[in-house]
Amino acid sequence: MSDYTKTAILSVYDKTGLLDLAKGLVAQNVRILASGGTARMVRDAGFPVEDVSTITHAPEMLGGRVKTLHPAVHGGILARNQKSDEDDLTAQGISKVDYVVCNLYPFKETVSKVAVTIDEAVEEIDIGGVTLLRAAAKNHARVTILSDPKDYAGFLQELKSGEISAEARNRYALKAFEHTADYDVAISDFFRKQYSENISQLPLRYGANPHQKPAQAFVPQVKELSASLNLPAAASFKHVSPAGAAVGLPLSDVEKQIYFVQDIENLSPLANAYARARGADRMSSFGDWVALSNIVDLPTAQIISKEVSDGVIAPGYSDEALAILRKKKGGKYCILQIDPNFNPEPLESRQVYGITLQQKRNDAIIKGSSFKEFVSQNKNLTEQGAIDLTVATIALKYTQSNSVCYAKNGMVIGLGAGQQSRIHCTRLAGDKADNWWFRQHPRVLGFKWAKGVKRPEKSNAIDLFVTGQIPTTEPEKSEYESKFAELPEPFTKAERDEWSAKLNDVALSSDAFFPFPDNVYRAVRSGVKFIAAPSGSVMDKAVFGAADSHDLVYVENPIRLFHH
Ligand code: 93A
Repeated sequence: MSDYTKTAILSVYDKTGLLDLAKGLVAQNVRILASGGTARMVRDAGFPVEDVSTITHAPEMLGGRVKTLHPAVHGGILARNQKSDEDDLTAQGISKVDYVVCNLYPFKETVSKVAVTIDEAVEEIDIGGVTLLRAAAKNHARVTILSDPKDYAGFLQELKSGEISAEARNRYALKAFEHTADYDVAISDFFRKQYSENISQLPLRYGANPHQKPAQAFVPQVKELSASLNLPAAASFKHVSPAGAAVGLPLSDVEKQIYFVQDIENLSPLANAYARARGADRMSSFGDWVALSNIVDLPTAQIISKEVSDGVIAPGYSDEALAILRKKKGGKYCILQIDPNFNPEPLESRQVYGITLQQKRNDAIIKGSSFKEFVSQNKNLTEQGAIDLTVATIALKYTQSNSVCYAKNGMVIGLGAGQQSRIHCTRLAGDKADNWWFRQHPRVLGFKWAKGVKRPEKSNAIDLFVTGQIPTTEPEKSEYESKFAELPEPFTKAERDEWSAKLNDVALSSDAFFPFPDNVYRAVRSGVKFIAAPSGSVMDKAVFGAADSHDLVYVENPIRLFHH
């Protein structure tokens, strides 16, 4: 044995390239030790190979569950080039191992088979192989670990010319670590589905589109708004952005009417919050996901039950609320309970086209006291203005960028999301705020509906009316007119101007700085009095000047809130 230059341990499930590798190792006078099936294949091809049991003096046992798990193997792999380690090896009669070649049992392939049993999956959990990979990768300062048959040729090439370089050992070690990490993810994923379905794992019918299967659920954050303002909070989500978000301030009679909740008795603060979140932009909230900060009570469940919605998430449900929600969508309404103490991991990762992006979670805390760096001459931020800036800014934190949000009465009244240009966000959100305001015009409140017109049809007709898009061509015109018992007169320009002028004390937040003063001028047309935005634009002076020209209160938000 003493004329061997080095020692390799081979234990591979995927035997691709194994014989070429063995041939190359033999040519360089490397001693080959191998586990059962691997040894057999190498031996049958006529190359010199010894069973691992030659050094362990223990047979493979438990039907293959223990093959390489032995101090003679792992001592030989893990020993460093240092005296104390070498003394330990000598005392135990163990020799150093220089190269480890290993790939794992096919767990992923096995569990992807239809109707795989837990017993079948368990047998494919590789223990000894993972230990070989990790041990050799850990000691990559001395040991080379090959986990991918594609690396055999390059390895042999280098071996022929002498030593395996540190650069190659590092690269192979990283690959081995990734191999075991990926393997462990597959195992935990399988068992989560087996043992924790509907607890920590929620299967979804599909992802963004029906052809995107499989898919899992995500957990929105509502607690934050509630925690910042100490009021119950609600959000109405569509796709990845809120359509509305609000805290539970009481509703006026007009608001009850425009949010379609005048028939609900004993509106609670949580019910007010959801009525506002849902009522801000009824067209966008159609088919929403509801997120609530508090235990869902009867009036909140009653509002939800009357709206078209896909699901709700909240820290809990009263019995009567649950009874109502259970009946929704023929029993298929998705009702989730979130642990209110749940704290997401500090690091978040996502994959974009196969590339993993990772960042610290945006855990910035936004509250009324965040708004104190005034850049305008007017520094009179009212208490309500601070609440509304908080609501608007927290909404932006979870809204696809670019984003601009208008808020009033503790609720989002216009949210412009995902536009590439900021002025387009400001206009879009401003137009939505205007719609919200025109829905409260006495003419709209006095609409005489035809019999049997449903809520979504009413919302749509109101939207056409207030945005001045009353249909003039058939068949849309007749369809629109059929919704009314009495056709309302469109607004004149003068009526619009007069009503617009009455919208005031609106708060506006922007997720990044305003590059030009045009944003401020547009905001003013929708009643904006309070602005919070980061600074840093070369045009800051002109932007703040525009605010001063309208006597606005403009406060710097020190945190940029891009959300992608
Ligand atoms: O069941 S194991 O976890 N127990 C072990 O001690 C062990 N050592 C290596 N499986 C073990 N292996 C795996 O056996 C390797 O990861 C490799 O995939 C496979 C090679 O087995 P054979 O050489 O018998 O074909």
